[in-house]
Amino acid sequence: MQRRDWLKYSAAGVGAGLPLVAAANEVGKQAAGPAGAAQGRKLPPLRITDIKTILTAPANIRLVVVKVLTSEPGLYGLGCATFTQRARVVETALDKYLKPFLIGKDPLQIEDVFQSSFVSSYWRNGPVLGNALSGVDMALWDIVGKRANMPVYQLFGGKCREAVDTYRHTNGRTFQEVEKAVAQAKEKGWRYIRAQVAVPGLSTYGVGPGGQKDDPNIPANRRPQVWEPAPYVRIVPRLFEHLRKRIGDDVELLHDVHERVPPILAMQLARDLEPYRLFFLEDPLSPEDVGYFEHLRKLTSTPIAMGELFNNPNEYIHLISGRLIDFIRIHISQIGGLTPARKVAALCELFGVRTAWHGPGDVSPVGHAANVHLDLAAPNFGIQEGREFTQAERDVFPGCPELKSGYYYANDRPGLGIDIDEKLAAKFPIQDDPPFDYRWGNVRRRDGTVVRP
Ligand code: GCO
Ligand code: MG
Repeated sequence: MQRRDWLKYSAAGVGAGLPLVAAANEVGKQAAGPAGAAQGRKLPPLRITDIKTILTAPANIRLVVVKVLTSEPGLYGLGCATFTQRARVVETALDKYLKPFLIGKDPLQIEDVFQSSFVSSYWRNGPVLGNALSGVDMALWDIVGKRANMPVYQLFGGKCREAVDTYRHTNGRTFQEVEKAVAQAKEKGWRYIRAQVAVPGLSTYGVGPGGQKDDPNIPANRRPQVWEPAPYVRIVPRLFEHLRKRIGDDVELLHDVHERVPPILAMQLARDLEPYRLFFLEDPLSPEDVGYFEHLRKLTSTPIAMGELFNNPNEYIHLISGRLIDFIRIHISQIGGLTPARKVAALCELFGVRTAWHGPGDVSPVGHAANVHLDLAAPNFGIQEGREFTQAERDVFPGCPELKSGYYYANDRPGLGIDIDEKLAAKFPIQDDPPFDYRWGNVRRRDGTVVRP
């Protein structure tokens, strides 16, 4: 049996467990079990030889991508480590800490590399180290897929569907503008559409400054993004009433509260939106207020999506096992990549929670590819946040998931099926001044009180 066949069978075994017995038998028939085959032909151990951190911004968004190189010439893997608000810190965590810890290790031992790296900082479960770990973790799944000559979704047990349904962002300063954007997205084939509207005079999430004029005389790091929750929770139900009247019922509508309102107002809003049958209402509460989910669940039947800010399993396990949310929205690089995300997907499956992984512009195309492989293989897939990649992004990352009529398609190539043009990536250096978008720390009430953005 050729080495690749042995790897193919053993990789399939790892992915789905049961076939391992068949794989072992198959190997056994030919060489006394997997060990037999290995013992029969001493394979040069595969080693991690380098870990490169690549920062690039082809769409003007700071992205962090990791390339893990191995002792087998030409065999490398890519992973997403994008924490766009702290990109340089993730770079340091990789270059100065994970790289020296992992050089020389076996990239095929994905779980061991994950567990040892995860505890190597002793303090753990944070966004910086989670993203750094994810860059390596996804790259190792990419390497194993390439070595096994299989797409990563095949290592996860194969396709449960041929394509991944996505949702599209729309927004506007007025109901009419939002209506037009939703109608256009529907026209283009999207079945799931997120709608956000500006609150006049206020800096509203998902609509850009829209309603508020920025005062250029105030330095950017101190420029307030004025926000008030009460007018927002009054305007949003009226928006969806307008959209249902004008657009109708044959489209799934979504909305992101983005944790910006006090919990009691979030509960009122979820109730007031019931007549408009949202596909989901996202982040009605902040991670700091997860204690309110029990109350929210008892109060409303509006489907709830939560989780792009989650880092620590203790933030979400009880929400899943308590059936307090309907969709998990985790930013998978934040929790460490594919290895932990697969487990979250499996846990969700057992409690009837569906996946809706975070997928806006500050997830790199490599991260989007990883999302798609998870989505294809998860029986409890719900929806995927989609993105129309710019031409520059597609040039820098050949093999981006293809978007057609609102569906993401994987390209079925081995591994994650995506690559990076490092020379071209270097032509889009990230911006370091300012080092991140200061608006995130400047959302304030009229009286100056800081608001969770
Ligand atoms: C979403 C998110 C994003 C985040 C952004 C932060 O649902 O896509 O809320 O828009 O705000 O990723 O950098
Ligand atoms: Mg969101």
